[in-house]
Amino acid sequence: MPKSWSAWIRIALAALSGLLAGYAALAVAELVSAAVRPQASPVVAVGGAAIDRTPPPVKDWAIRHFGTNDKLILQLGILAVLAVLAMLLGVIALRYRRIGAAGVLLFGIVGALAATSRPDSNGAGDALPSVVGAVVAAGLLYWLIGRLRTHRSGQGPVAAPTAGEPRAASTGDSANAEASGSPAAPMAADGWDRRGFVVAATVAAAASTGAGWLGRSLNGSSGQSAVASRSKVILPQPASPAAPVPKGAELRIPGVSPFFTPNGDFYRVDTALVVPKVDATTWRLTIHGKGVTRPRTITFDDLIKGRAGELIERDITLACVSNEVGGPYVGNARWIGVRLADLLREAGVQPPSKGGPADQLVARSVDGMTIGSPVEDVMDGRDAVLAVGMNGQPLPFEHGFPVRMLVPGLFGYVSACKWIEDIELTTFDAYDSYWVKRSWARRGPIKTESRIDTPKPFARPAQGTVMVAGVAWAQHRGIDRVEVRVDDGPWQQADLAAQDTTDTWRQWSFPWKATTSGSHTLTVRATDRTGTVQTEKRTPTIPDGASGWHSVVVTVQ
Ligand SMILES: Nc1nc2c(c(=O)[nH]1)N[C@H]1C(S)=C(S)[C@@H](COP(=O)(O)O)O[C@H]1N2
Ligand SMILES: [Mo]
Repeated sequence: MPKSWSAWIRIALAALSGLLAGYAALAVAELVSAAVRPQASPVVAVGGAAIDRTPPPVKDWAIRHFGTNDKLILQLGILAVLAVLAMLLGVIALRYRRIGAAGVLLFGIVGALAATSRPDSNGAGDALPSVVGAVVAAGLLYWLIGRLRTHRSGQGPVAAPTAGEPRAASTGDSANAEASGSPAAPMAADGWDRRGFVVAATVAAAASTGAGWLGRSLNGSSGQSAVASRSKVILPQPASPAAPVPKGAELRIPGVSPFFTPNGDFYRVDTALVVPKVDATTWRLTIHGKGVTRPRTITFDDLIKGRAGELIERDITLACVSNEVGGPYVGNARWIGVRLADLLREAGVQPPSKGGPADQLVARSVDGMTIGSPVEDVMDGRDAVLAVGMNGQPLPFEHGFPVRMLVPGLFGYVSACKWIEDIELTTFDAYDSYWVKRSWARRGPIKTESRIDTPKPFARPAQGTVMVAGVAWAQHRGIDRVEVRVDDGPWQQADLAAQDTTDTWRQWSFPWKATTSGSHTLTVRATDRTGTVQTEKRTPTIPDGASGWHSVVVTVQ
């Protein structure tokens, strides 16, 4: 059935009304969330819920394809879906105005449920942004659609329908009661209030933009007390400084990852859509659970002042279990902190090998992340730390300010809890932490790995000596040997940079005499100090980290 142009225009404007209502909902929610907390805004809450429910293969795919942009892509995806649904609701509202408005409220309920069921939710208050946003949006949609509706005769000026062009049916609800607010308004041929709509839509868009902008800037400056508390931190000189990095640990070959990864370049992997801003002055860490005979609560000052004489400084390389062979999720930093084993011993904790009843330490963050580490590893003498400093700075917010955990030799997902606030001693049998519930392995020891940093894939080096170089890591075991293979040739020993500690990665280099032009495959493998050679066997990152050899294909000119 052919529709007239003006009917199509009304449908388009109804979709636009839906879009405006959706926009208003998010803008108002943003403003209200500034009064609650940024994490309560519906897109963040729904995004967080989506992250928690994403099947591991999809998450893995997202990390592989979008890297650290995965969060941005997720939020853009949510906005795109919302936009389509909002337009649909607008069109529905043209015919069934109450159903359209009710649909908007339904989205508010979804947002409110997501926000209040987040693990870090503060309770009912977190529902406010979604609820207020949805109520405003539902009212707005109802109002805007009112402008678009045709008038019944007798209710304001109505033009007669043109021949062959039946007027859109007015539905039962009171479409017209308020529609003719301005009797002088020029009416469209089929009787809708053009000027009223344009004015209403413009006012709605402007008001929403204002509310959204205000909310954004208020949220942007939220956490000011946390920012202030961080800027006041003065890290004491560690009582046990890190041994100086040996000369020759840094090869200074262009293209090789620097020995220390600057904080700004350090990879970031976490589930937080809004980086938690924790105020160090009100931060507390509780240690409790099985076998904890002296439970305790620790403040930030306890750590950096009370225990200033116990602070250790250590170089530790951190790697993510989601890192593909050759991938970027590994970094090395100089950390300052307190030995976790000491705190545990003071709390009465014994490792299982000494008869302690707890074999799992579950660290919990302010955003509800749970990370489970083997108590035995934490207490076996390695430098497991509650870190407060990273490369000479208080921890950046992205990396866990004020305090995070680190256990050399374990992947981050089973050791490196950021924004930590609780440590519970339990057993692996009794409790599965966040990632374990999502099919990752209970235990996550680091795999022996090596990576070619230079040349880059598909580089076109000139004939002659090509410097092949990169890093290799096997934290807490140490790297013993790195070998490089050209095409199917023999394995050839690479030159290893000096070792800092067994907990850090090691740079390596191999001057390759590239004599034959054409395509060549360079492959690297490492051997750790237990004698284990990095396995050729390719495994995916799930469940306990990728394995295999890293290769780079280059074309010699
Ligand atoms: N609170 C919290 N801590 C966390 C995570 C997280 O999602 N939330 N991710 C873990 C993972 S999987 C890794 S690899 C490391 C990464 O630490 P980084 O972001 O400082 O590099 O943090 C760990 N600690
Ligand atoms: Mo990770």
